[in-house]
Amino acid sequence: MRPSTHSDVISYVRAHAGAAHIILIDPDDATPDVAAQRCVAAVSAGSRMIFVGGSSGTDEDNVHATVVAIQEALELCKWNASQDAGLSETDWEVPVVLFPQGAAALSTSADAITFMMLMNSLDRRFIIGEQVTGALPLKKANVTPLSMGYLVCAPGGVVGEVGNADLFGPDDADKIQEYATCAEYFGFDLLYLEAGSGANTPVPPNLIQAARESCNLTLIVGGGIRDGQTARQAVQAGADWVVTGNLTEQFDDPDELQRILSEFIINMRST
Ligand code: 1GP
Repeated sequence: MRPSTHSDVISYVRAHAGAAHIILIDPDDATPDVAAQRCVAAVSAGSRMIFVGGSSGTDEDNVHATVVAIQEALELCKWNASQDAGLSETDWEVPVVLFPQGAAALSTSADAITFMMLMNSLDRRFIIGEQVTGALPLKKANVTPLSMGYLVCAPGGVVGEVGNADLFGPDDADKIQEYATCAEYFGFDLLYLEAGSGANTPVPPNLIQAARESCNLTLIVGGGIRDGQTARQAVQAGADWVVTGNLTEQFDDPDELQRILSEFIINMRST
């Protein structure tokens, strides 16, 4: 079974932390079928978590259809693996986790949700507003919340603009330390350092290191990471999980995507 209770998902996230890969699927950029194909390729390559969401263009309909299509594809692959002694069923038990733009883009079928506070937003809506709107429906739907501090760094991209973020620059290691400590004291499960989807520069290693040294939260890093070497630098600086979204969207052929992500993950994990 895919992990879906809070303790199971957190145990899973911690057990796999350390040079682990997350594929981010934006329902605004792919049909549910294409999204499912991409996730099968990614999990075959070694991805261990699937995020579904985007900063714009997502709603309940396209998010829910995408989550369900991915879960069905994973279940089919798991069943196929069960018929072959050489394959592992558990490799397909990968959680499908919402990474939402707001309370209007949720799915009741998701295994979990990154229930985030955009801590450096100047807009109350992204610190507590959307969360208050979404909490009760999520609870009724039994979608597991993974509480997450979300820190957006320059250049920030669409999420920086939409989220009205007071972006952290490369010289803001001190501020990152303050925010990371604050995130730990809030009791969050996760801390995500974000440069923005498609960023021309990823989160600098010194900021990752500052976060790593000042809190004991599981650390996720993403935005503008397009190759395994850059991912390795993030891991060496302290990232537990690395997210890629745009990279995945460049390859229409699932076999090619699997090959590219396999190389990416091997490179990310090399010492
Ligand atoms: C965006 O960090 C993620 O929220 C992924 O960014 O699309 O640049 O990989 P990319």
